[in-house]
Amino acid sequence: MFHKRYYVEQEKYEKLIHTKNQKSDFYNGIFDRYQYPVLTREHVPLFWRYDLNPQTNPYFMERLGINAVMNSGAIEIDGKFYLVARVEGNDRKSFFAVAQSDTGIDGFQFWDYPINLPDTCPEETNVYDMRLTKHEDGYIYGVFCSESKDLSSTDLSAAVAQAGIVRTKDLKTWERLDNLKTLRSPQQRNVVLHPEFVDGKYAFYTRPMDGFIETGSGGGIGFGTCEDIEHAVIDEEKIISERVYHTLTESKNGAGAVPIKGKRCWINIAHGVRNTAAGLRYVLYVFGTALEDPSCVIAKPSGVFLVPFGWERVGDVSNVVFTNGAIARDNGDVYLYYASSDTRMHVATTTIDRLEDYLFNTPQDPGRSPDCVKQRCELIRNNLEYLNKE
Ligand code: M1P
Repeated sequence: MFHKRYYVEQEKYEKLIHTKNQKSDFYNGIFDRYQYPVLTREHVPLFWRYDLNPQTNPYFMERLGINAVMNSGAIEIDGKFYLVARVEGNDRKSFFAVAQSDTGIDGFQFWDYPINLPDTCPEETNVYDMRLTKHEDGYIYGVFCSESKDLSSTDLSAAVAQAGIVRTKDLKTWERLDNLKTLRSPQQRNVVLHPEFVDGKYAFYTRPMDGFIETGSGGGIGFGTCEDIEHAVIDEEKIISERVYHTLTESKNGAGAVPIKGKRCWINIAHGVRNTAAGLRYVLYVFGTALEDPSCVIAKPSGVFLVPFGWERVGDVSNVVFTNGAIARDNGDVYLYYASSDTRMHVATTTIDRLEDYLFNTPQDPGRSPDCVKQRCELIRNNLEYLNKE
């Protein structure tokens, strides 16, 4: 016998997970947006949040509430779509949980239990933002942020961010490896493992930072290799995508989803941050790197790719979009999973062909307003000539 409110809440949950998603009327020719988020805190089963026994919970109160479901790694296994979501409890601690869908755009349901990561770092307080890499060595790797209090500082908020590494074959049993060591960078967040060996080595995208929040002298997205994934050490990081004045990457520049292998390049969907009077604004941008050398940028379209849009702009940390997972299917379809405002997960769909068209045919940022005007006038002139001919 349940509390009568249980039936009401359970019906709401059932309705939510069976709601069909559809493309919204947003158009830019590059990707489609969808009407509803794919994963929210309301997707978390009631039995994770409530004590269902009326004897011990007579008011049917949430005992362990969930604050947000966001930044999710993504992977396709045997035709099914999996997200490893960052689930944040009301206690501000995050953990990882697998949600599964047949379509990739709706019907995501959490497995019964969250992931039980091996607890090998007693100083670790929080874990978040796992990137899932299907590596050619046969493992699925999860690289995530492992956060600990900075005991060397008197500032209560001071923390140290490192890259934790786990691996699995089935998303159920996880083996924890040593945290990544980068000899020249005291802090790391947004670390991504490349899916293929590069010169016979494991290759990582890094984001060197001086401090926990501020990147300081940290230049942007780095790239480095290591021989041994079980005890990964990178001694040299080459910055492949820099922070640049008066662009979307002025304050921070971090890797996002695991790069997608296209026909002409590796497709990197990353995030850039700039500071505004309303606080930091996080947007997504795309760059392409050479297939034979993923540290070499060969396509750099101008400006933002995907920004917080409409009500996506509001949430726990407003004005943020963030991705750490995309699925590229064998037929060329791409499902980009992104969180809005550190609160909920969405999907945008496109194709490898569209992304490569975007990468190679969108003009580059000319850097200064007068040159932007020239660039735009050229487009207008060409279009007016074309319109007059038609
Ligand atoms: O709050 C926005 C994002 O802030 C951090 O990202 P970055 O390291 O690029 O600043 C992360 O904590 C991320 O989880 C969060 O979404």
